[in-house]
Amino acid sequence: MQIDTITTQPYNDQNPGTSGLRKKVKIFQQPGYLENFVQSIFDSLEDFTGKTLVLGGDGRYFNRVAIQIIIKIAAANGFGELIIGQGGLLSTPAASHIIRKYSAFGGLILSASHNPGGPDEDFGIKYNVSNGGPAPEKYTDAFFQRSLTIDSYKTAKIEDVDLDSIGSQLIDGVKITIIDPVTDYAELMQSIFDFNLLKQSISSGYITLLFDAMSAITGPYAKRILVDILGAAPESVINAEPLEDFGGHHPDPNLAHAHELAERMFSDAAPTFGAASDGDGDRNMITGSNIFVTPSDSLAIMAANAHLIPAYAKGLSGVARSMPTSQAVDRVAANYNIPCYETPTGWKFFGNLLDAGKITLCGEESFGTGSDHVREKDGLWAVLFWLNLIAKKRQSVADIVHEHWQKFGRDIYCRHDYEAIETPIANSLVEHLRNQLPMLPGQSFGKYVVKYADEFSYSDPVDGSVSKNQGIRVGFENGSRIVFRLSGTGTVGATLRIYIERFEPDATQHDQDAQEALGELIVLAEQFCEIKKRTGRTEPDVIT
Ligand code: VG1
Ligand code: CO
Repeated sequence: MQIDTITTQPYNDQNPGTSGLRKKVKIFQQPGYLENFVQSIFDSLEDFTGKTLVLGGDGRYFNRVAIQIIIKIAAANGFGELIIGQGGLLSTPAASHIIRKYSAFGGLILSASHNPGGPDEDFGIKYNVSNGGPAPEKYTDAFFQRSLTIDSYKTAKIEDVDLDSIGSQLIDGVKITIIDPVTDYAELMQSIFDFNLLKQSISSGYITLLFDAMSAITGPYAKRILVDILGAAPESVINAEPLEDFGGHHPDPNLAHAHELAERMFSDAAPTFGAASDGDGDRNMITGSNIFVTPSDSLAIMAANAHLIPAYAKGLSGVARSMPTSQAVDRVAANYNIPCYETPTGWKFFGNLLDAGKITLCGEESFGTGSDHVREKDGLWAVLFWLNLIAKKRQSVADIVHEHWQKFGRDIYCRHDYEAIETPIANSLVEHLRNQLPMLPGQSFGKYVVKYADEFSYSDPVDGSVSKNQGIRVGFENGSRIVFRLSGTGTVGATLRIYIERFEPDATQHDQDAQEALGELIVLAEQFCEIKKRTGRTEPDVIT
């Protein structure tokens, strides 16, 4: 193999965020930009000569180009085999599964997830370690440090690889294997859920469903699993063709962006179940006929009913949620007497807990839920989980949710996002919040008395690593909370997320609209952070 060593200049902005390095495509297209980052990753890893790397992405613009570049760098750096999804496609949870199933050394996932795609939009790249999960911070810190001083990268002088023909070939001593991106994942799903029951419920018409793939990666997965295997009508999967620009939309599964699904689910002709997934297939939105399930509630409901699913029939070892996720799942854990861990935002923090067997199920308020079956959140898995629950309990989504609230109380919840704020304004806003923290405990704001006000810091119970500055929390005596944090996945300016929750034990009060029920806390949040005052904005860009 002829290996070229190419001289390069370091870039100073290659610090991975919540989930990998995400930038505008134009930034990734700069000379050496992608190459530098990939070489920085390989320079930070040890002992991978001859080992296997998994490679795939969500199919967005630049995916194929990037894969050809990465194949050559990986070959030059000594990997022995590359396993690549056909067409360069792999959903994030499928990539995680492939890494685990084939005992790969690691994987590179090309995605900017829910961010829009296209020549003027976003691209991203993320390294996953051998457990199939996102690289922990000690790795991502090392990648960034290396990227600041890198002066060359290695690339193999080989032809572009045919990404579309399934099979293995040896190219200058490196084995290149193109696999069907869906088959292994579909098998895994069949080992977790009761597919016979699901088939019956769908063929008998007890379950009618609508799945919006948002012109992103889950289209082929949903068609194979929901339509081909489970027998749902072909028209149950909409926007099923992965497009490089996601049809010009944000592939973000919420009521605002999955509007086609939302319209159908809140109409007289609504099917019993509706769901959507994001750009790379790790998120899920769950709806039923005329009801939307808040992700935090979805996690709690899944935890409370997990024993009804074949793979979790023995119960859960424990659960975890990201800090801003509502405390609904904590109530379930307390009820079942199992541990509940609170981690910083981002799936990489669940990996150790899953590996150590401390938790079986985990989730985030940002439409992410998953279990120990892979080391990523998993959109279609969550969809199948809900379908299995509906079929087993023979209850509607609305009945399942209301019954849950009746038993555990309702944690009324919402998140307000202010996007693309000028970075200096965002930083001074955070500083302003930080300065108030020592004074807040003990103060009363109407019926809300501050119990604690701090900046969340996490000590990993498995490896003892500490992650500081993971969001500002104001907690009240009655259990309500307001959390503020800046996004780590955006590519323009800063995004402020405000998470607001209040516990409502009284079942006669459960049917309130969240924005109304949280009205006083929303006003208080503005009083603390002054986002409207400081930016002149009048309302959030997205409410979920
Ligand atoms: C967001 C979510 C976080 C999620 C992350 C990656 O991060 O809040 O919960 O893990 O996206 O999800 P941030 O830093 O923007 O708040 V995905 O589907 O974009 O990989
Ligand atoms: Co995603």
